[in-house]
Amino acid sequence: MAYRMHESVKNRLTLVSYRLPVRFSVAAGRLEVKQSTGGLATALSSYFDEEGSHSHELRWMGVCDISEEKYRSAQRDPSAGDRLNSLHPVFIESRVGDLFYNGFCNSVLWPLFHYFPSFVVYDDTYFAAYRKANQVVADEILATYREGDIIWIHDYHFMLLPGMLRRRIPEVCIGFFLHIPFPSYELFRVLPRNWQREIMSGLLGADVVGFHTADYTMHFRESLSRTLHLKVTPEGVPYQGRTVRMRPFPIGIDFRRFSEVANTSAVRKEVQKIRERFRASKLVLSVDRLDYTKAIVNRLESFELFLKLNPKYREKATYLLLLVPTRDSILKYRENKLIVETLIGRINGLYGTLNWTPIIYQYRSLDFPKLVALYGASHIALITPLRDGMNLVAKEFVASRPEADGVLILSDAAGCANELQQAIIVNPFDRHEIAEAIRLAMEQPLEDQRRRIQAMQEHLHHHDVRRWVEEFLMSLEPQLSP
Ligand code: ADQ
Repeated sequence: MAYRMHESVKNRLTLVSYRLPVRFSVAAGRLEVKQSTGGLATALSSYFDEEGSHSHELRWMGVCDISEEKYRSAQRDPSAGDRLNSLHPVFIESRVGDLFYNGFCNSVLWPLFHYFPSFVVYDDTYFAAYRKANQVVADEILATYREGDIIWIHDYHFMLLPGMLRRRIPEVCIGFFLHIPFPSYELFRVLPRNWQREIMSGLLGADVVGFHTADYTMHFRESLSRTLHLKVTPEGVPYQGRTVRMRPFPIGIDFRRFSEVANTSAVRKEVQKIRERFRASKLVLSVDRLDYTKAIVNRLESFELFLKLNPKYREKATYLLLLVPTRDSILKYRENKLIVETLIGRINGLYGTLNWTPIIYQYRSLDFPKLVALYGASHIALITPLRDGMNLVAKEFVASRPEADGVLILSDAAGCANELQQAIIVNPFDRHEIAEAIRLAMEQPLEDQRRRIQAMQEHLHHHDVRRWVEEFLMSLEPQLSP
């Protein structure tokens, strides 16, 4: 698909996300730059790093992991060049940054928007910090704004930002995309009314508000009419002399990259090695950040139930659980980790033998070829979050199967369940259903596996991350003056 808007207009594009696509650190006075691993950073970097995929000037703004003083005084490697120049780190004072990120973002919005209202921590200082952090980023954008700039804001960290920018520059072109679910109004209404209104009017500062699914879009429309009493039309919401449009844009992955890497001889060799090592077993794989929304406990209990109900699979099925460290300064995350690790120990103690450990657990990030090799070596991907905006891991597993074999078991509460309908779709709360799905997946005939994986690969190939970026940016086109 042609990138029409930028060929003609060549406006500068500013991406704003909490994390930059790289993480900074300083060692021996030198600035070290490492690739970030989150879903958003991975998806967007693969598009914007590609030569010739876009013809506009790009800058990426995000919160810096290190202090301003450390960042500015560190020596730079001159060979880091252009990439570093397009990054625009923003510095938020550490106490505000903590109340903003660990507080309002991840102890209020994250649990609430994922349907965990009892995990929400109410604290007025959190919202004050959220407002302040959004203002710091707004000020940075305003200080460097050039006429015609397109601002594309990502995710729940910056829902006030569109409104703050619009108040200062009425003609600015803003897109906003939410990467997590937008919940039903029954959940959203739990927030204090003034927070509800401020968030909604903040989002309405954008020209286009995008979500992963039609359901999230519908929930957003409902919350708009209930909190701000606005009339929502099929075209959008008339608001302060403009019409704000909203619609689903399901994010894709870099399909080509996964399928190509899966086909390299190094990864094929690694796949063979893993299969050889587990030759007596079929591998069940899951890959998640260690987050309570991913329902790792339910999954472990379902795997245990599968072993209990199907003794013939003992010593013949191994569950490979890869968990990525995340947000461990928040109590709920530390508690969840303890519960998960205790449960793994109990199941392994109960069922393990001298020759077989039922659950192999790793708590770390993996590099890209290793991750693709594990996707390729496993027989089943077991992805059962209680709620998930989209879930890229499910898509990555499907893309990394050169022989189009394997089985995907997928929660009906992941955004991608709308697209990956050939998966075995399960209710993530129902341990019996998941245990039975694992049995069915173990026994699914190869022909059936191929038919399903091929259909999903076809879809992912045509709806990749490039198409997602292009469609979103094109939706902003009416807002741009030629
Ligand atoms: P996340 O909650 O981070 O993203 P997800 O979509 O699964 O969840 O993306 C995780 C990413 O991290 C994947 O690209 C995966 O490859 C990578 N990853 C996971 N485990 C890894 C490991 N051990 N080593 C290395 N990399 C690992 C948020 C929303 C999602 C939404 C995305 C994108 O919560 O619902 O799909 O944004 O919109």
